[in-house]
Amino acid sequence: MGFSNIAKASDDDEGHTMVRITYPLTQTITLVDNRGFCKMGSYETGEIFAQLGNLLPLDTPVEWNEGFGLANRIVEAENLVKVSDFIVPIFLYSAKKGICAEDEDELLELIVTARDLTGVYPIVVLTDKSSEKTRDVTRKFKKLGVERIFALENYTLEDHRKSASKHQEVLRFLYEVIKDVEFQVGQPRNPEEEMTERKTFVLRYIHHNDLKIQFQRTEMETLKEQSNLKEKMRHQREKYEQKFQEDERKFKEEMRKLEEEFEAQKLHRQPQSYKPSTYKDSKSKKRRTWLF
Ligand SMILES: Nc1nc2c(ncn2[C@@H]2O[C@H](COP(=O)(O)OP(=O)(O)OP(=O)(O)O)[C@@H](O)[C@H]2O)c(=O)[nH]1
Ligand SMILES: [Mg+2]
Repeated sequence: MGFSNIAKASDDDEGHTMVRITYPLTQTITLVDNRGFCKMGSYETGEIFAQLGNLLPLDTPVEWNEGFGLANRIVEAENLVKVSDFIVPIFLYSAKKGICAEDEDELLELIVTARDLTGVYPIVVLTDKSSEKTRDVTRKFKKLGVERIFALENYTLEDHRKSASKHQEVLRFLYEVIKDVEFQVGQPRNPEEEMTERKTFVLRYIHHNDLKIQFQRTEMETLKEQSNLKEKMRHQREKYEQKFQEDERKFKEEMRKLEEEFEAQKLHRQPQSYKPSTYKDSKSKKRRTWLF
């Protein structure tokens, strides 16, 4: 077939795919395009684990919600999922994003849990192969234990000329997936029991995360209360200091007035030995002693 933008790729950075969309490839193989996630918070991880555990129906919205909402959706989905389905986890990653050191632990948890839930080590498909970061990203995924990494330059709206190497890369990757499923089919399995195990794991994970989030919230609230209290105390202290300074100022003012009054009274008492001199006095020979 000629090029057609079936997956509705678009140029902006915003995610448009909000539903797990199914694309039947054959009677038994379905390709599922998922909602992308740019961070691996506990809500995103919980949702992805529930998907990988085949606990959520396809072609329904992908939501990052709190434990209760997700647990509810898992229960509601019980009759909608096919217990015998195999899920092969494909982790699609743009090489040009690179992988920073802080993300490595979260990626490792995602990869290892994906393996535990599906029985298959995730296959990594790197897009934007021509990026200068492709080598480093490949090396980091290998370090995280991923063995099968396919790097390719996607067909895009701007450049969708048919290329043998692109075709081959996609076919090689699909071939690996089929090989995995063939291997799994050859193994003895008990789909119901495995489903229960996966459900227990995911529900425990959700519960554990909820506790963690509740704990973090309580801790945040305590910190906020403590900081409010500190602020209140600081405000009160400032008020007291202001009042203290004001009282001190008033006290000093009062003292100054009293001292002035006292001085004035002292002056007032003097006059018994004091008589203002008169012209006559100045003429008299008698001497006066002035006391202060
Ligand atoms: N050059 C180049 N561009 C690519 C490659 N892969 C995807 N793109 C472009 O990147 C942009 C985003 O691609 P999308 O397919 O919309 O990305 P997405 O992650 O599926 O996004 P949503 O489905 O909207 O969540 C589009 O413009 C694509 O053409 C690639 O390998 N090389
Ligand atoms: Mg898409």
